[in-house]
Amino acid sequence: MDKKDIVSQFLLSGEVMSMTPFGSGHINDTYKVVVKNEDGTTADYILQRLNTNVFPDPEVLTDNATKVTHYIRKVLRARGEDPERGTIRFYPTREGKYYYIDNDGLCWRFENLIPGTVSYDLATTPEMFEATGYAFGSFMADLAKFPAEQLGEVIANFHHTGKRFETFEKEVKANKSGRADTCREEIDFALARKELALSIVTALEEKKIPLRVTHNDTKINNILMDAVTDKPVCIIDLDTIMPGAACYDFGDSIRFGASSALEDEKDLSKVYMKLELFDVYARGFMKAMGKALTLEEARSLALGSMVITFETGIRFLGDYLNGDVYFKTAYPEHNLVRARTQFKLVADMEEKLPQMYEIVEKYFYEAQKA
Ligand code: ADP
Ligand code: GN1
Ligand code: MG
Repeated sequence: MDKKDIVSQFLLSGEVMSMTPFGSGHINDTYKVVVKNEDGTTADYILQRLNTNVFPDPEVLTDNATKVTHYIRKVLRARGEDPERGTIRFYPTREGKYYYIDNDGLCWRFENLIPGTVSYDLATTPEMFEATGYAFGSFMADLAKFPAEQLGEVIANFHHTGKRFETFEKEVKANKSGRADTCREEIDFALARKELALSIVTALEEKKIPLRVTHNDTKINNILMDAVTDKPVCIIDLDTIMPGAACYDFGDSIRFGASSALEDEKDLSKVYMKLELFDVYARGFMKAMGKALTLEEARSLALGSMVITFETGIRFLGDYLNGDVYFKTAYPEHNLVRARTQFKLVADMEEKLPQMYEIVEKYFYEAQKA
């Protein structure tokens, strides 16, 4: 179906001037849409095709996202901040739904593009990374009182690393793509770390750390930054908001943003975890969220960073073994290359874990005094 006709399901007036692919997400197809309003002004929007292979239930997904954005809008308003810039506004269709299924069965949603913003795949300065820590910490703090029972489970066991590990074991056995022989070393690295996979879920099950409402996909490119000041403006990609552990969000930011290289760097000698970036992120995050954490939870941010990095590694490697059916790939070994960077980071974090614990404890205690 023509994309202009899809847009017309959401927009009641105006003329579509252009539509261009946008951003660098691994899951959905994102387009920037420029619309000419009846008064001659133009406005920018985002049209997204939801990946229904990953998100089979658009009803639950859009329901979660609209509830959360509605809630955040109220929080921002109460703080005197601009809710139109600080959170996304989703548009309903003529039928009042926040998604549209076209004639070909594809699922679309429509939202405002926050003007004057950019997103980065890596922080350009430590200050920027500290500010993203503060932003994701504030997001968690702002949602601390959100009634979690109102949220549907968009992807079951999304960060249940133990279940991810079991799935990975099955994927290795099934070897659907026949590629297992090309990645024995990586498979062995992963299979040797079952205990790591179970560590955080066990702590949750034993109630050593609490369940919170978490974003669950806190890569730096899921924050929009002000194009002039480079300060965080709005947290996006709200598809995986669900109950989770604080270390899921902290850890995902670390695995992506505290890495010395991009997620798909081929030269592994360039890939390691930058402790100074771990430090600044922890400082920013704790300034916003530290007071609300328990000591055990603060400590889990160190181990949790390793767990989420490991989990992402087995997800990439599992997808490689399955024949690249989940993540978007640009070339045949892309998922294997990604898995390798994650495992290289895990190996590096295994060395640096004592310092990581020291850092999170230091900022945890500072936050209690503030
Ligand atoms: P994916 O699930 O594929 O990662 P995202 O929702 O993160 O999809 O969108 C992909 C990219 O598109 C983002 O990293 C960002 O650069 C851009 N983007 C998405 N939504 C908006 C928005 N409302 N305003 C501005 N840019 C956006
Ligand atoms: C996907 O959607 P995107 O590109 O922000 C994935 C995350 C992974 C990430 C790895 C719904 O995130 O879980 O950590 O790729 N999202 C989903 O880069 O699976
Ligand atoms: Mg994204």
